[in-house]
Amino acid sequence: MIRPAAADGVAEVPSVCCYCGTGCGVRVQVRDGAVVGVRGDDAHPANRGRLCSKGLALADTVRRDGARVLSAQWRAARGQPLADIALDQALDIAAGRLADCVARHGPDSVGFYLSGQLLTEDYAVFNKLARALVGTNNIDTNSRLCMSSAVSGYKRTLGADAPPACYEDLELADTVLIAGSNMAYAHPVLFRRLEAARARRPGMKLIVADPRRTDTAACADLHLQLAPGTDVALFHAMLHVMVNEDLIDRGYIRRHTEGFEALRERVRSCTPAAAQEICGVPAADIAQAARWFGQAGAALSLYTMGLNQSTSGTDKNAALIHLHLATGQIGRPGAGPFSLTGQPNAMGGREAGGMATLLPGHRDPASAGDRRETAALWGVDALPQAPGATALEMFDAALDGRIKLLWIAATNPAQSLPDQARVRAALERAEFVIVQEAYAGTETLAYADLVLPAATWPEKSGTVTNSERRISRVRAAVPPPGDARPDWRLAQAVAQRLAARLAPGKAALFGYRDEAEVFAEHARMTAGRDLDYSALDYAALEAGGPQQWPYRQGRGAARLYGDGVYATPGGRARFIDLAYRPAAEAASPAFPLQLTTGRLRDHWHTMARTSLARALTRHVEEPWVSLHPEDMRRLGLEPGALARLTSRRGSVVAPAQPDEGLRPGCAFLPMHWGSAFMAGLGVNALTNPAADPLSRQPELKHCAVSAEPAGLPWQAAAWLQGDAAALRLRLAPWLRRFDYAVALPAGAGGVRLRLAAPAAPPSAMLDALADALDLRRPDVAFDDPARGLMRRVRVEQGALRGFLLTGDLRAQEALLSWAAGGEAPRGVAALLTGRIAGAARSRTVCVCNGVSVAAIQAGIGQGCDLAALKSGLGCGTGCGSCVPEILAMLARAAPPPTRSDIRPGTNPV
Ligand SMILES: Nc1nc2c(c(=O)[nH]1)N[C@H]1C(S)=C(S)[C@@H](COP(=O)(O)OP(=O)(O)OC[C@H]3O[C@@H](n4cnc5c(=O)[nH]c(N)nc54)[C@H](O)[C@@H]3O)O[C@H]1N2
Ligand SMILES: Nc1nc2c(c(=O)[nH]1)N[C@H]1C(S)=C(S)[C@@H](COP(=O)(O)OP(=O)(O)OC[C@H]3O[C@@H](n4cnc5c(=O)[nH]c(N)nc54)[C@H](O)[C@@H]3O)O[C@H]1N2
Ligand code: SF4
Ligand SMILES: [Mo]
Repeated sequence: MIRPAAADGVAEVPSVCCYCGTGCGVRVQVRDGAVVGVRGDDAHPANRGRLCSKGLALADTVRRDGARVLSAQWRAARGQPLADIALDQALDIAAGRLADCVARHGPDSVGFYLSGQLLTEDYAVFNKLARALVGTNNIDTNSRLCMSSAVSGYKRTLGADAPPACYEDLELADTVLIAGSNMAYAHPVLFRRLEAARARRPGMKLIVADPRRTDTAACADLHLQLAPGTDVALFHAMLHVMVNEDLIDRGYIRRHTEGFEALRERVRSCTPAAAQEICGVPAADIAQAARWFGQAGAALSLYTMGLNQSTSGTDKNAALIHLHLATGQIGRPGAGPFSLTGQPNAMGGREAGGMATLLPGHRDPASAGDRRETAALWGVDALPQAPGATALEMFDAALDGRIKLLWIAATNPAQSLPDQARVRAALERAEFVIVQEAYAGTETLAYADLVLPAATWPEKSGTVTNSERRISRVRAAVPPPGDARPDWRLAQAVAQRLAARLAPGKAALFGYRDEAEVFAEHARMTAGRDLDYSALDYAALEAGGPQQWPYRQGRGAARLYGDGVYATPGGRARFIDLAYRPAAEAASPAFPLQLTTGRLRDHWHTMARTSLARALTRHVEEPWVSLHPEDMRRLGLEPGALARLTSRRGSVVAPAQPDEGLRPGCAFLPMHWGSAFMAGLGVNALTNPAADPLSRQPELKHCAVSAEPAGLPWQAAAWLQGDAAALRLRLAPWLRRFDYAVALPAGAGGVRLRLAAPAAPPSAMLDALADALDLRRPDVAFDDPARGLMRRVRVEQGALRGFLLTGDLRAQEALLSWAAGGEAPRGVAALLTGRIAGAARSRTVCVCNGVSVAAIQAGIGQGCDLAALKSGLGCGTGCGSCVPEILAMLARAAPPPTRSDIRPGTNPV
């Protein structure tokens, strides 16, 4: 499959993008053992050559230097620094500590916390290690924060954890309902497919249910801007309208489902008018959505974290699936409830049973029969029976001392789990923490006693399954740097050492020679199960390309349940009689705002990888909290002013920015920046660990907060040229010394620092800071210690190398645009003394062609439409990820469209 090097010496390795669950095929371009580019794979069915901004920037994230964890590290005692050790020694230490822990405290004193970003082969080996060798079900993943409500939603209604639709349905649907998903940011290539389909078929209706007017919502025909957490009330009211207006499919309900009567009784009182009270969405809009859905030839829904990350996540999923079952909108082209997966291989993790509540092949660890089958397939006598701890429970168990050893791989819980103060206390309390990590400087590494150096994309080989159940080969394009090894290899090496100590006979369980053998064993375990792909192996994937499951008679299934036979014992899908429950934390006088959290277009999670690609830092350079402009006025917050957000668990300081697209009383904070990038514990200092009772998924989308001006009048800004990753690692200790501090990779290259404090820090501290920034002896300086002012600039050969401004930051923008390659300001000294003003920079919208907000706004001001902006400025002509944002800017500039097909104020029921 690897295309030999062409004349230019560049070979192409087909693989899969390592970010979102779209699972785009990529071709990794390699010359002389180095990745020189990444392009979309025209042959891959998920994306047909398209990539989003993140996929296009992948080559910039490949590092072989100090930005990576290059060797094993060990902390001889808490409080001491990590020191490099030989990999063999580290593997011995890991096995020794595991054996000791099991011997002294039993198998359930060990917990494995893994990730939806591992490959299927990685899960398979970890899972066998945890359950068949250590003997614990304490193995869970960050998918608990992500997909577990989707899993329990599917299982409860359809009987199995299987998304029934496929990507082609995006092109075939007549009505698309996007609920709690910002696809334009989070699944951009799928959103592009949807946009293209709508352009071809203008009759297609797009409904978006989201409390914020996201770029996705701005593209919709109907935006249901519901109050956070109220989706069940909304979907019940839609079902009410469908029942009343006879838009349901009684025959389908009779033949293929059970439980409808009880639900129909319940939704009798769920009128759109009643839902309007709960959701804050006009009743007429709810009725319109129900009609567009119920009357559609084919209705498709797409949903993600706005439904899943909730204490009623399973119910939200089920209530949406009800709409499909009631109308028979499932199992046909263009129809179905389609949960989009977040991470690249959350699906594979579910298939391999890499979660506390799952066993391989969609088996259930609570079932004695499933445990027996799994044990037999693995060739062991029995599997542990005690229920395993799910993600939050695992950290709770570490906090109260039940779990003593944590092995964390490919996830960064010291940033991504809710209620960080508690999570970090748990990491401190645990006796031994193993962190298997690829990149240096993550929040969780600070808590590691032992670090295992992991290979990462594009060094790893294996398989992933995307949202449409399609299994693709991930191929290594370059060898891992230093001592880094593929995750499954590290698990295997420790397993073999551990078996030698605990049960020598079991070493043979881990004798895999390569990942193909791991996959073959895993695939065999799916035989006879709903997802059956036991006929697949690497050879079949090589020959036939990516395949969907179930895979039988040499073919994958595009859709499921076409015959109306569901994976429940009686073959019928289930309606669940469930009631709307509000979010766990209501707004109160002390915490009057509802905070929601989520993603930005060009950042990925805790930014270990995306912070390395300069192009990706330009769209949104620094963390901010958005608030409704009315709330900002009421709170006395100017745009850009530092706000302190406080919840019952902690607080965060961030600049506030007005967003008309928010419901008043709501706030939004991106999830990306943690303590590796800013002072404090990041967004999850605030969030609520309350979880859904069935899925155990925490309510990351809702918590109650207060906001106030942060009261930090002393401010500083700095920029330093150089490698952002290295500089960030060097400057990280400074983040802990200020109330507000960020160290961010700058769009101009290098690193930016912004600091704020209640009063000017002592001058000795400022001198030390100037030293850290190589600005002790600047080329231009204007210090005024009496006023707490320090302004220093270092220039080499006419180019800016670094600056530090304290007190008065007005020169910042001009200096940053100089840093970004702009012109040197005339009279730097005059600028520093405040005698001339600098020009403001403008945020980049199109990162492919470097087009800013200001340029696009100027174009719109001259009457340009999208086509004119594209041809005039070039924006939106690269990957297209910015098109929804440009459309949203155009929509804001234009008077609101008349919605002739919506009858305002009428309540048809
Ligand atoms: N750029 C980028 N893309 C990503 C990722 C990334 O980090 N960056 N991560 C990937 C992963 S792992 C995941 S899980 C997905 C997540 O993909 P999404 O779920 O699309 O992303 P989020 O921004 O977390 O949340 C989606 C929306 O839910 C809305 N929301 C909040 N509360 C509610 C509610 O009560 N009801 C409804 N209906 N909506 C609500 C928010 O306003 C937000 O716009 O993205 C994947 N893709
Ligand atoms: N407030 C709030 N919090 C959230 C969310 C939210 O919407 N709001 N979303 C939640 C969701 S849906 C998710 S999925 C999580 C994601 O949260 P995390 O999983 O914590 O986020 P990542 O930054 O993707 O962490 C992956 C880590 O693995 C490392 N890594 C990369 N490749 C490899 C590899 O091949 N092997 C190994 N061993 N390590 C590797 C990376 O450097 C990084 O440190 O965050 C959750 N947290
Ligand atoms: S949509 Fe973007 S991030 Fe997701 S897989 Fe495709 S290229 Fe990667
Ligand atoms: Mo996720």
